[in-house]
Amino acid sequence: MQDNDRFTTLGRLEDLPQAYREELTQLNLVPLWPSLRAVLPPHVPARRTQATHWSYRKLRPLLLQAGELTPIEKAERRVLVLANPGHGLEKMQASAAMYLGMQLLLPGEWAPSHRHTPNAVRMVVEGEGAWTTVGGEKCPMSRGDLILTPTGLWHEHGHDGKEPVVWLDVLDLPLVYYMEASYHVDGERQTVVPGRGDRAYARGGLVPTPVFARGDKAYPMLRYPWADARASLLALAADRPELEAVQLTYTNPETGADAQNILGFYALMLRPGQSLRLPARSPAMVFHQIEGRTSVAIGEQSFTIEAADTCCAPGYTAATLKNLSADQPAFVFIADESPLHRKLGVFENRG
Ligand code: GTQ
Repeated sequence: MQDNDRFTTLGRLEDLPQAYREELTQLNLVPLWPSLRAVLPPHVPARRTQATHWSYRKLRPLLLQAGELTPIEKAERRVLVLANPGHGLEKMQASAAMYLGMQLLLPGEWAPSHRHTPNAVRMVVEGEGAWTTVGGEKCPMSRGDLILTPTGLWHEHGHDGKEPVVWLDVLDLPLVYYMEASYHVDGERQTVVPGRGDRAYARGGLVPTPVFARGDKAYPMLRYPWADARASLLALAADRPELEAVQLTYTNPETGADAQNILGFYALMLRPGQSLRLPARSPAMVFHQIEGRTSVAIGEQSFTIEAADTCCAPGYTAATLKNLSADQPAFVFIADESPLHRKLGVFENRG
């Protein structure tokens, strides 16, 4: 017998005498070997996350119906969660670390101020006139804008417009909950303070330096306007015709690091007709279509994502995105778990 195939079949729980098993249980003890292969499978991790597609056209009427069925006072946050069936819908997870929800705010409504340990971002899907106040900074919400509500910062949502506003929430809630570190605190309506990070940091490479001391805010930029991200992508595509992935990372302009600690956020432009293969990397990913139509092939599965559709891909799986328009660019918002994987030292790119 070779050393390397010696231990392929390990003993089962049923192989052990009943009395012995009961004695272990009494003492809160468990034999490792019957479960060893399940927790440390060979070469590739077990993943509950399934490639899943959520159609905005199909969910929108149900979200608007929630607006009629449940007043904001009874919901606090009126959200339909995009739950991955691989995790069990009741877990409200898109992946191991990511939570996704579609939130509806109707004209005149207010989602009261609170703060919590999980980090959140909002990607605005439709409607004008809503705002989110984060740590006293009032951030207007327009389609495609990314707004951060980082861990511990007060945030509340309001709406002065005339049409329903919908946005996609992306939180690291499943991870923080798993860590037994998830809680919230209710607060009073915030006093809006002057100053807007999206204006102060509006030009890449230029950082405010009052009296030669750099800012001390952990999250200096809270709103990333879509108009700026889109213009940067178009400029990058025109400037660098050889570039395969026309992609931007949402970063903290003071440090250059990812905008938040746990999840990463990116804006991707696919040139007309372009097909882009994303390598198999350890973190799970979420794709949300901002403009255009994209086919997404994830392992054996494939979906077409239209504007405002969302889908997710498990880690360790390559994905191929194809812009279905021959003459218009497609724009995709991406969220992933790579800051988490890199910080923990488990990040892998398997090509
Ligand atoms: O808007 O603060 O989708 O606290 C889940 C939890 C949104 C929010 C969610 C939240 C929020």
